[in-house]
Amino acid sequence: MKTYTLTLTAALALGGAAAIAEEVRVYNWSDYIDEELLTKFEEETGIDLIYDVFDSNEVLETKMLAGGSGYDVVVPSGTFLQRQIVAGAFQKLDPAQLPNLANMWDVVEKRTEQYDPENAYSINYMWGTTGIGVNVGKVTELLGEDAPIDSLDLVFKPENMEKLAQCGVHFLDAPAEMIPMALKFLGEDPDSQDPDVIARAEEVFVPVRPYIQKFHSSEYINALANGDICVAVGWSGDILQARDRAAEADNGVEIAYHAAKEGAQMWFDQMAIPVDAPNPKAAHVFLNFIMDAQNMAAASNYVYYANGNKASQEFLVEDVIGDTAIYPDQETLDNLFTTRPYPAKVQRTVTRLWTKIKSGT
Ligand code: N2P
Repeated sequence: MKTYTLTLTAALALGGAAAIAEEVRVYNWSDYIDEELLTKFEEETGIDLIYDVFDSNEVLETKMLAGGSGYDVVVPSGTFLQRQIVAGAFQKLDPAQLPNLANMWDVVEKRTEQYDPENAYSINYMWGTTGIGVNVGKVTELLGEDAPIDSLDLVFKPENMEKLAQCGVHFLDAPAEMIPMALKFLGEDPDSQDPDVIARAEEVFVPVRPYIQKFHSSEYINALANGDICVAVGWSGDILQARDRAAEADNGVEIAYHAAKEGAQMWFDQMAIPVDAPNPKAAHVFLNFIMDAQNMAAASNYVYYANGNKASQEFLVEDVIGDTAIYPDQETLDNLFTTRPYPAKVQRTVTRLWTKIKSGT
């Protein structure tokens, strides 16, 4: 994990006056912003920005439930947010400090209300799907032109995975997404909270486990782009970023992303302010900055994820707003599912199961 500490101080922004720098600490997903926006925030507001990154809801949740994270803004996905709100981890937003709330998109707000009623604690940052990224050349070389690159068969059928192991396969280390995906493959309800149904995920992972090189939730971007691996179960925008990095490197690697045709998970990443945030006022300034239409568009244009900001849409490039892998049309949308948070007891089953699956024993 990288840590960016931007050092443009408030004192500098105030023209050299000996001001004590105000600080805001943001903890966001890796590869999820255009870093120029971070500099722009400091220049515009004079607030020092400490920007740290993570790649796992579970890691963030441990910090939120323990308390004392020291962060002013964090970005859990909806299902995790819901559980953390119930646990008292966040403070209500103050709409008076967030005039740019007017830019938000009611279509997304309706969906996120499912996790955060009235959107009282959070704003949507971005949303996307969990799917399959492939190096088209290598995969068709190994599996033929009919390789099922848009199907769960690619990653859950051992006969495919045995061949793909030659060029490298990564899976996300994200049980709350990988288990629903395996259940979908079995034709079960991906949102099942029945421990007996969830346990069936094991029969999907065990036969393919020997062919999975790594469970990791951020390395696959560069690994795909460089040609070090040929398949990643990963997040939509991350795989589209890999596609771009390969194109920029002009290395002959062609990357494609598909939300599995059997159905794919759709998730919403929400910005929220921890109950014990050191600087909630600066947190609101940061949220309002992010909700500026042009800033939000710059972020989406850079990371290839859709956002929950209606006003940003006129500033999105065609590559983003016109790509149904990012802004789904109705047909694509109909094929996406969402999940609910696991109750504590079920979560423990999931955690145990996932550890077992990963260890391959
Ligand atoms: C960004 C990943 C964010 C999507 N790299 C996971 N919710």
